[in-house]
Amino acid sequence: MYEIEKRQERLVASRKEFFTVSLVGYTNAGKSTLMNALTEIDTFVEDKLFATLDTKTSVCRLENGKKVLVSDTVGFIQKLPHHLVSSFKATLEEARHADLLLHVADISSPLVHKQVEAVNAVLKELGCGNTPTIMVFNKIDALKDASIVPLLQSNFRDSIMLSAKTQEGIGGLKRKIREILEERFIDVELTCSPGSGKLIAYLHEHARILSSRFEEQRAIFRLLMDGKLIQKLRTLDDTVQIKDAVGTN
Ligand SMILES: Nc1nc2c(ncn2[C@@H]2O[C@H](COP(=O)(O)OP(=O)(O)O)[C@@H](O)[C@H]2O)c(=O)[nH]1
Ligand SMILES: [Mg+2]
Repeated sequence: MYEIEKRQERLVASRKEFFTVSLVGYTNAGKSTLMNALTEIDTFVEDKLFATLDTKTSVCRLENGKKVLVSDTVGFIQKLPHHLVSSFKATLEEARHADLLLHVADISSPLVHKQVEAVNAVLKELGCGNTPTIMVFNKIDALKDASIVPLLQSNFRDSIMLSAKTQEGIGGLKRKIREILEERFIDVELTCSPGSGKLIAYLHEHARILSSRFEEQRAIFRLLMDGKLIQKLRTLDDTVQIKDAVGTN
């Protein structure tokens, strides 16, 4: 019992501390395939913290070494029977708490426009209408008629076209995720004791360290960090000083 509670706690904590990405989209769009393409099985096995996560959440490592959590969700289908609506919504709970949504659509489907609209309507209804979203057009490898591409590109300006199957375009998606992640990061100067190992380890894991220097008995870091994690730093070391780096160059 104790172990389970502990695990549950760690699970909740890791979700709070990591940038979380949820895959949403029409059924058969390729969400699960994309999830596999984005995440590494090795990280899942190796990393004790993440070994406790359920199978539908896994770790994606971006080029800069930072980790984000990626969750798969069940697919949207058109004309869902009424009695299934509430259980369907429950499975999308994950998406409600996500920092970022990847809306996956099958570009090789003649119904792609309709499917995207249907999913957007459900997202709005779920209260995810304002969550940052990357539109991902999947299955470009299976696209027979490329004439649809310019239209989609102009309708969905920041969309990404890729193939989860051949992995073409996966790098571009990861870069886009990183861009969005860093947009949310705030720029701070942090001063702590050089002996504050826990805090410094946490910074390496969760922040982008722009510079570090040591002066007398202090370590000074310039960081980009998710604003919502700043409070956590004080619990790791109560002598830490944090100030906004804006204007200090
Ligand atoms: N040609 C092609 N097929 C894909 C691609 N991604 C997924 N699929 C196929 O589409 C089907 C549905 O994929 P799946 O990931 O289960 O979709 P989900 O329902 O959104 O999770 C499977 O048969 C996949 O092999 C892709 O990029 N190209
Ligand atoms: Mg799936």
